[in-house]
Amino acid sequence: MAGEPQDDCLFCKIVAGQIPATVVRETETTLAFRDINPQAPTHVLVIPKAHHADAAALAAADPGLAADVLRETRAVAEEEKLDSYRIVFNTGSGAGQTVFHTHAHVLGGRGLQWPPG
Ligand code: IU
Repeated sequence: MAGEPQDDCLFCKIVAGQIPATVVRETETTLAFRDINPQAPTHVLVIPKAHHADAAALAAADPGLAADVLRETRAVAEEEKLDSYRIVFNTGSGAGQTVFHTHAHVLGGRGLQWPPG
C-alpha cells in the first residue's frame, strides 16, 4: 500500500535504522543523508520516510509530503552553504533511477553543466 514500508526497499531499511547512513537532517516525515557514491562535494539525498516509489507517485499520493521533501532540500542547501545547487528526482529507470523509494538528490559545491547527460 502507498506509504507503507517495503521489506525489499533499501531506503525503508535506512529509515528503520537497519542499514547505516550518514544522516545530516531528520524531521518527523523526512530523512536527509549523504549519498554513498557522491557526484559532487555536497551530494545529499532527501527522502520521505514513507515509501513512495518515485517523485510522481509521491506527488499524486501525498502532495504535502512532497512539499516537506522540497523544504528539506532547501534546508540542506543552507546548512551546506550552497548558493548554487541542483535538485534532481530521477524518475524511472530510463532516467537513471536505481532505488525505487522517492529521493531528491541535492548536488552542489562545484560547477554543474547543463544539459545533464
Ligand atoms: P538514483 O536516482 O535512484 O540513481 O539514486 C540512487 C542513489 O542512492 C545513488 O546516487 C546511490 O549512490 C545512492 N545510494 C546510497 O546513498 N546508499 C546506498 O546504500 C545505495 C545507493 I544501494
